[in-house]
This record gives sequence, structure tokens and C-alpha cells, in this order.
Amino acid sequence: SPTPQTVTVTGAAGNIGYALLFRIASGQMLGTDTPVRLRLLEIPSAVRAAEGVAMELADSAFPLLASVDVTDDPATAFEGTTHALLVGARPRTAGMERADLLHANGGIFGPQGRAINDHADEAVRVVVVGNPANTNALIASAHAPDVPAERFTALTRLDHNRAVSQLAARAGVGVTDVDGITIWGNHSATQFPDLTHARVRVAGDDGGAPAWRPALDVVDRGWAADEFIPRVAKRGAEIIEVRGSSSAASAASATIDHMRDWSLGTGVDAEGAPRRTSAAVVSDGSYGVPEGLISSFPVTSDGSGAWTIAPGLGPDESLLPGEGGRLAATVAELEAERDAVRGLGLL
Ligand code: NAX
Repeated sequence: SPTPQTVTVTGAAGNIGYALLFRIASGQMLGTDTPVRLRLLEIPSAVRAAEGVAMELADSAFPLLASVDVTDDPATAFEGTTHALLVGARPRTAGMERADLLHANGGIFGPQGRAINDHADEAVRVVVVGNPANTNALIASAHAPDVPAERFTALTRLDHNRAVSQLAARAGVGVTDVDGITIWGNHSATQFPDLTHARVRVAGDDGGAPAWRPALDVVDRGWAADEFIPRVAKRGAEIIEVRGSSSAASAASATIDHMRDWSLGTGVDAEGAPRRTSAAVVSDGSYGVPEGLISSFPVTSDGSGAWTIAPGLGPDESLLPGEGGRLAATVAELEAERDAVRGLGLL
């Protein structure tokens, strides 16, 4: 039977943590035959609340849940960790300068990266959810020189899932009738949700069997440029406006998807072609993204270690009305964030 995995969740007493932990404990992340040991890392003022969550986990009597530990000490939290979900972060508060925000998060992700370096399992997989996620992941990775950079990732799966849902709704099909979407760049308003290689499975013209067609032949390109891209990129703000608080369950669900696909593999589709998704991973220079940046790409995983950046899927921005340059713009923002944290001595 599979060996137990040690899953560390930071910010465990927060909203996303609450939506995440029960799904991990039920086997939805690592499979229904893999026992998990949970480690909950919180700041001292939230340890008691995290202990309350641990009590509810116990009360759920999950067969796969081998143990739950709550701590405010990163060294303890990351001891033997195979899966690190870095959710806790310092939010931007009113009047806070951008440099202050980056500095505050450097104070969190630097030490956590160091603790992962010193204590985690050598096969650790890290996903950063806490914002600014890409740059926080870069900071953590920089403090973990013994851990391969490809082990540090940031979450853009929520953006990817939002894009799948928006395209499916527009095309009038189910979400399983859509594939090939890529989120490029930063998990921020500059991200580029790209339909260049996306497909939609629709009924044939003569009412015949459903067939895959290029998404940009099915939906109109004006919609793709003027509504789809900003809608996906600003969906987080829309959720806050309508729900009254930020995305939590959908963010948790995307985090589960990211870790499950990374650990167990993305697999193949019905035609035997590799399934792709989007994740922010360290750039090897692909698609002109400077090496070392943690940027969202089209990716696959065979479950054995790192994500693989899928080749040959660059955006064709001439397909859309408007100015183009979206990939370059989001990459420029990542470079600016990197330069800012470097300037603060955080890399
Ligand atoms: P909450 O404020 O509900 O929870 C955050 C928790 O983190 C708190 O309990 C806090 O005590 C804890 N925390 C703070 N510093 C910590 C540290 N040094 N060590 C351990 N724990 C620490 O926020 P929540 O709604 O759960 O969101 C968490 C983060 O996810 C935020 O940074 C948010 O911006 C980010 N998001 C990222 C998304 C993504 O797609 N990448 C989408 C959803 C979300 O906006």
C-alpha cells in the first residue's frame, strides 16, 4: 500500500485552509489509498483557531488521516514534508506601499523556504497560493538552495479553471468539452488567458457526431479579447464584490487539482494525447520568458517529479483584435516584481 505522505498547510486557520484541509484528509488530493499526515502552520495568534480546525478533522474520522499536528514553528511544520501548500501570506492593507507588501511577504516566504530546505523530504513539492504568489514562490525557492527550483511552483490553476468555465459557458458546452487553454505569466490582473490552441467539442454542422474545433472559430474573437480575458483576469475581484469575501472554496479546489495532477500525473485524453493544464513553474527560457522567473505556462506532469513545460503552444496574438503584447506585459510585471524583491535583499 502507498506510503503515508506528509502534507504541510500554512495559513491553516484561514478561509482557504478551511476549504482545503478536509478535502486533503478525504483523499481527494493524493488518492483514496494514500494515508496523509497533516501539519498545520499558523502564526501564534491563530494557533488556537487552527487547533479548532484540527478538532473538526478528528471529528470527521477520515480513514486516511494518520495524524494532525498544529504548530507555529516552521522547522517543525516542514519536518519530512512531501507536499507543502503555502497559503498563509500578508495581505495588502489600506495605505500599504507595494515595497512594504513585498517586504512583509519576504519575511514569511524567506524563512519558510529555508525551513523547507533544511527539513522537508528530498522529493518535496511546493505550491504557493498566498499572494503575490509567483514572487513569493521565487523568494522561497531562493532560500532553499538544496531543493531544485522546479520543486517550487505557484498556483494559476484557479485562473485556468475559471477560463475553462467561461469558455464552456460561452460555447454552450460542458467543461469536459473544452481543452487547450493556457494561462500565461503572473497570477495577477496582467495574466494572459490564451485561447490560441484551445478547442471546443461541438456537434457537427449537419447535427453529426461531436467534433473538436478551434475555440476561436466557435466563439467570436471580439468576445475573446474584450470580455473573456478581462473577465478571467478580474474574476477574483468579481467574487469579492458579489460574495462579500474572496474566493476560498474555488481556490482550495484549484490547489487540490494542482497538487493531484503534479503528484499523480495529468494523464492522457480520450484520443491518447497528453492532457495539459496551467501552472506557474520556474522558466527554462521557454517562450522567451527569462530563465529563473516563476511564470505560468502550459504544462504536463507524468507524476515523477517536475512539471514539464509543453512546447509549441505559443500565443498567436494576431488572432485577437486589439494591441497584443499580452505575454510580454505579464512577463515584464514578473521581472519588475523580481527586481523589487532583489532590491530589498530578499533574493
Ligand atoms: P485568510 O486571511 O482567511 O487566511 C490567511 C491565514 O494565513 C490566516 O489564518 C493567517 O493567520 C495565516 N498566516 C499569515 N501569516 C502566516 C505565516 N507567516 N505562517 C503561517 N500562517 C500565516 O486568507 P485566505 O482567504 O485563506 O487567502 C490566503 C491567501 O491566498 C491570500 O494571500 C490570498 O491573496 C491568496 N489567494 C490566492 C489565490 C491564487 O489563485 N493564487 C486565489 C485566492 C486567494 O486570493
